[in-house]
Amino acid sequence: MPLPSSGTSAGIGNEGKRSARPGRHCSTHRSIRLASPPDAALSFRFFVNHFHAMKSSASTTKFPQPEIGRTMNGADVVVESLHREGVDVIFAYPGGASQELHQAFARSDKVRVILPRHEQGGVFAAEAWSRANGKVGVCMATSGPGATNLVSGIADAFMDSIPLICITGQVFSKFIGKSAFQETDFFGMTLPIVKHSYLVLNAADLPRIFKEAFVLARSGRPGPVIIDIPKDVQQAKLTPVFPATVEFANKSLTEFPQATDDQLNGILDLISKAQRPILYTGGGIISAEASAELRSFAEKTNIPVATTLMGVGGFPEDHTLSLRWFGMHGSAYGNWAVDQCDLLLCFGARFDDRITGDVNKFATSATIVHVDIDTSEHNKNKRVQFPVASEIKYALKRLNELATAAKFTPPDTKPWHTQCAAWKRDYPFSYEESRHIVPQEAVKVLHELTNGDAIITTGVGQHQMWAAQFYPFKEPRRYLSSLGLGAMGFGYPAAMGAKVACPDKQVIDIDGDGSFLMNIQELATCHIEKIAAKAMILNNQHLGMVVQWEDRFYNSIRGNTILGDQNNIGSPDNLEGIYPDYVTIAKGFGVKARRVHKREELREAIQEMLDHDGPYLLDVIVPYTEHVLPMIPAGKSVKEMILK
Ligand SMILES: Cc1ncc(C[n+]2csc(CCOP(=O)(O)OP(=O)(O)O)c2C)c(N)n1
Ligand SMILES: [Mg+2]
Repeated sequence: MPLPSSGTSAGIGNEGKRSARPGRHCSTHRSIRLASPPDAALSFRFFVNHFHAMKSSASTTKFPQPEIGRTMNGADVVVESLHREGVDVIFAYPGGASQELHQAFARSDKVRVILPRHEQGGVFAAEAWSRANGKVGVCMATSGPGATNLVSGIADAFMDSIPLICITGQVFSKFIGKSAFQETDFFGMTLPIVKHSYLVLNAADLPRIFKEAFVLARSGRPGPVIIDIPKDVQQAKLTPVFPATVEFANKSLTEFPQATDDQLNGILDLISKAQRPILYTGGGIISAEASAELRSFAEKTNIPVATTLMGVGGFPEDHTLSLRWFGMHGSAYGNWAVDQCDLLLCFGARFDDRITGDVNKFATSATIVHVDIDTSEHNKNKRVQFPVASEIKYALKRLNELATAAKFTPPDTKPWHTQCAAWKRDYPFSYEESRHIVPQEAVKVLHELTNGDAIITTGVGQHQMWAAQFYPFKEPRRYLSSLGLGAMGFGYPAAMGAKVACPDKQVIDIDGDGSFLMNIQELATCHIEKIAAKAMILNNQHLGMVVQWEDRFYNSIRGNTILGDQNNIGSPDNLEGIYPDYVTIAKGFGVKARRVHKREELREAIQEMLDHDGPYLLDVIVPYTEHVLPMIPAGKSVKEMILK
C-alpha cells in the first residue's frame, strides 16, 4: 500500500465529481477504508477517512520547535499533546478503555478534567465551550456505550460547523473486529458526521495526529474530528517526538480559496445597479470572526442585513440596517425583504430548508451571489448566478478595500429602505400579554435585566425560537443553540460549557421542560464543579413545538406530547398538576431553585437567579397555548407565512 508522506493515507480517489469540501468531510463521498494497515516500517499506522483543506502549519508560539519528550506512555502523550495545543479543559467520562487516559490526566496538572454526568452532556458542553470562545472544544469518552453517547454531539458539531475533538478509548487493538466487550466501530459509525477521523494503531503517531486533528478541526469550514485510541496504544511506552507544525502533502488542501478582485468588483458592480439589495449572512461570519468586516461592508454599501439563526449576533441586531433573523420563525420583515429583493448577497450561509422553505419560490426576483469557503455548498440547495469560493473574512475585507479605493457610493435605494422600515415598524416580533406569565415575556424581562449582554443557550422547541425573537443580540457567540441538528437536551450542558469558557459572563439556558429533562443530570456537574450556569425553564408541561404542529396541522390531536399526567395537566391555573417538580429535583442535586407562576413576581425571580452566585434553576410556569409566530410552514413559501 503506497503511503503519502503526510500520513493522510486513505480516501484516495474518493472525491467524486464535485470538488472536495474545504475542510469538510462529505458524507456522499465516503472514503475507502484501508483494507490492511499500511506498511508498519513506515509507521503511519492509522486510518484516516478523507482529504480536507487545511492550513499547512499549526505552530503554537509556546512550542515553536519540534521536541523529543521524556519516555512516557501513550496516554501521557495525549495529555502532553493537548497541553501543547493550549487545551486547559476537557469534558471526560471514564471507563475501562479510557482509564489509562484518565490516569494520565490525574498525573498531570495541565488540563482541568470536568466529569459530566452523561457523555452527551460532556460533548454538548465541549461544543458550547467552543461556540462561546471560538477555540477547539475537547471531550472524551470510553469505548462502546461511552462513545455512542457522544454521537448526537458530534452530529451537532458537524451540522453547525463547530470545531471539536472527541477522544475515545477503544478496546485493545488485538480485539478490534472480535465483538470484544464494549467494542463498537466508532470510526465507522461516525464517518458521515465527522470532518475527519483517526484510529490510532501506533503510539508514536499520537503527537502528529493530535497536531493534525486540531488543524483540521478549526481550519477552513470547522467541524468535529474523532481520535479513537485502543488501550494498548495508551499503555505503550515510547519516547515521543512532538512536532511544532504539520505539513500536508496535498497543497490544494492547505490553501483556502480567496475571491479574485474581478469577482469582488463584479459584486460591487451588481450592488451599484441594484434597487433592492439584501445581505443574507450565516454562521460562517461568526466562525470566520468577520463581524467587523461585515458591519463596515453593510454600512459602506447601505444594504440591510438579514441573518440566519446560526448568524445571529454576526451583525448587531439593534443596528438600523438589521432585519434580525429570517426563515421559518424569523422576522416577517426579514422574510419579505429576502423574498422581494433584486440582489441577494449570501455570505457564509448554506440555503438550509428552514431558511428557504420551498426552494423554487425562494428569492425568485433576485440575482444571487453566494460567497462561501465550501464550494460544495454552491448550487447544492439553491441555484445561484454567482457562486464565489472564498474565505468570507478575506472577501469582506477586500470588498471594503476595493469599495474605498473606487470611492464607491451606494445607489439610491431610498424606496427600498422606506419599505423595509415600514415592514419592520408594522410587523415586529410581538405577543399578547396575558394575566399569566407568557414565555415571550419571560425572555423579554431576562433581556432587560441582563442588558442584552448574557450568553444564552437553549434546548429545542418553541422556547428556542422565543429566546432568539425576544432577546436581541449585539455580538456574536452569544446565542448558542443546536440549530442544524436541533437536538433537545443541548441547553443546560451548553450553558455549563459556555460558563467554563466565559466565567465572567452571565450564562443562562432558556430551556423547555422537555428539553431540560434530557440532560438534567448536568445539575450535578455544575454543583460539584462550581459552575454557575443558570437555567430558566419555560415550563409549559408539553412538547410545545410539536403541540403547535398538532394544533396547526393535525386537528389538535395529541400524539404523546403531554409531559405530565394527561388526566391532570399542569398549568398556571392548575399548579397541583405540574410534573415533575423541578424545584425538588434541583434540591436533590444541591442546586438552588425557585418556581414562579405570578406575573408580578417574574422580574424579582429572574433578578434572584441572576444575583445567585452558583448554578440556579428558575422554573417559570407558562401556558402551553402560545404559538411561535410568524411561521412559514415546512416546505411552503413566504406567501404562506402565518402571522396570527
Ligand atoms: C432529541 C430530540 N428528540 C425529539 C425532538 C423533536 N422535538 C422538537 S421540539 C420538541 C418539543 C420540545 O419540547 P420542550 O423542550 O418542552 O420545548 P417547548 O417546545 O415546549 O418550548 C420535540 C419533541 C428533537 N428536536 N430532539
Ligand atoms: Mg415544553
